[in-house]
Amino acid sequence: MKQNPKILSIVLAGGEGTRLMPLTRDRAKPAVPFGGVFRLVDFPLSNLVNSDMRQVIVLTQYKSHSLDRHISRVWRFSALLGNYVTPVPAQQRLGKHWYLGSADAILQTINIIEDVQPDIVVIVGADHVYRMDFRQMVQSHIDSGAEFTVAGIRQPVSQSNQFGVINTDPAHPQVITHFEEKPETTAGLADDPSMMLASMGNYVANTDALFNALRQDEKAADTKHDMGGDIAPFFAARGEAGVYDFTLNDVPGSTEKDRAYWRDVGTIKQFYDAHMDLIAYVPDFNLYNEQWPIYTNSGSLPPAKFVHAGRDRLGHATDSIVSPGTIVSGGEVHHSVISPNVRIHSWSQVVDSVLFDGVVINRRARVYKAILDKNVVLTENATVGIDTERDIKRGFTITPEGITVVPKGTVVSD
Ligand code: ADQ
Repeated sequence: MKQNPKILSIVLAGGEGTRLMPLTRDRAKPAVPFGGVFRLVDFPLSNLVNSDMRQVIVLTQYKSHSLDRHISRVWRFSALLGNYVTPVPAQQRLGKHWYLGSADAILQTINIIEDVQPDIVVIVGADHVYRMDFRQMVQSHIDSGAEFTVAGIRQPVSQSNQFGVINTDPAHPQVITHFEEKPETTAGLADDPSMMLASMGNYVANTDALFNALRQDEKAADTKHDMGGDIAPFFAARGEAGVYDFTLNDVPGSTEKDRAYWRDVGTIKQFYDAHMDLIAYVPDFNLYNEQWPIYTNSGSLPPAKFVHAGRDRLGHATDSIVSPGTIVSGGEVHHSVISPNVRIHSWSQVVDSVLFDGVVINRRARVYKAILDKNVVLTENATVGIDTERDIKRGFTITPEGITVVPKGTVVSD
């Protein structure tokens, strides 16, 4: 491998995100808002750009309108310097189907990759919240001599059916001996039987080896054309796959607490919990790390404003994140994440909740443990998350943990 290999990064942003319904009813999962001002795709893209990887293609597919718009608006670089983040919608070059799986998505973009002629391809998912310096993973890939490297993190064995499970050779812990996508059960690690090594869905590959694997996979009979299900096992079976231990990842400005933070936000519960992680007194994930910024663009909005509208209407927010353009006027916000352009009026209460862009909470309305999608309006005295029976009747989604989700644009009345 050359001293300064040429690297192309690919962000897999085509996931449907069915388990995040109704938040993914009108938008691709990577376009789902997160943390007030961001969208999920901003996390992998910020990680790549902060890692000096500035040739990036983003493969989009389902309901990609708001995702494409976000990427073109926020992630526009000067092509003059050879830097770009480009959305690439599903191609239909190889037959009249959309992408079958993530490996097929990459195969269909092979002509773009060939034009760039990278030595190495970095492939990352688009639905996780974390900070990662991909330079460190690429270096580990080069040093180990593997053709294909998978980023690994410890997760409880009880979650084996949600992850690719990595087995390594005890004598050579960097070598993957077996990779299995989402097995029902798995054995634990020798030093901790309750934990397994899970794939983070991030890969580094030598381009030639990757092309070879993708072309073989294209012709294979029994394949879902999936990176985790088919390509990772292909390299593991040949003894050509390595693992990069995410706990080695060291990002500037990280705190002791968030250094190895990584969350899959594939379900409503995980999505909600990751929001709560942002607002703890010492946050599990620190959004305020200026040395590794998460980039986005929420427009030219005025600052958030808090208005005391009368002695018993002390508009305020505690233990919360409040985004620009929002006005809390005489209402009360506690332990919540508030997106831009939200209005919270007198005598209302928002507790343990996540409010998306443009939500309006009118007088005396109350919200508890809920996610309100874009432009939801609560009329005077309306409640969400307080009377579960009623919320179910109104067609809202309620998770087993009691998180209520109100779909985009719903007007909730008393
Ligand atoms: P999953 O996330 O379940 O598991 P998948 O649904 O293929 O796998 O999604 C992976 C990434 O690819 C996501 O970012 C998704 O948006 C995107 N994607 C899926 N299909 C695509 C397509 N056709 N075109 C473009 N993008 C597409 C994966 C790995 C597991 C690993 C977990 C970690 O397969 O091995 O453990 O991620 O969460």
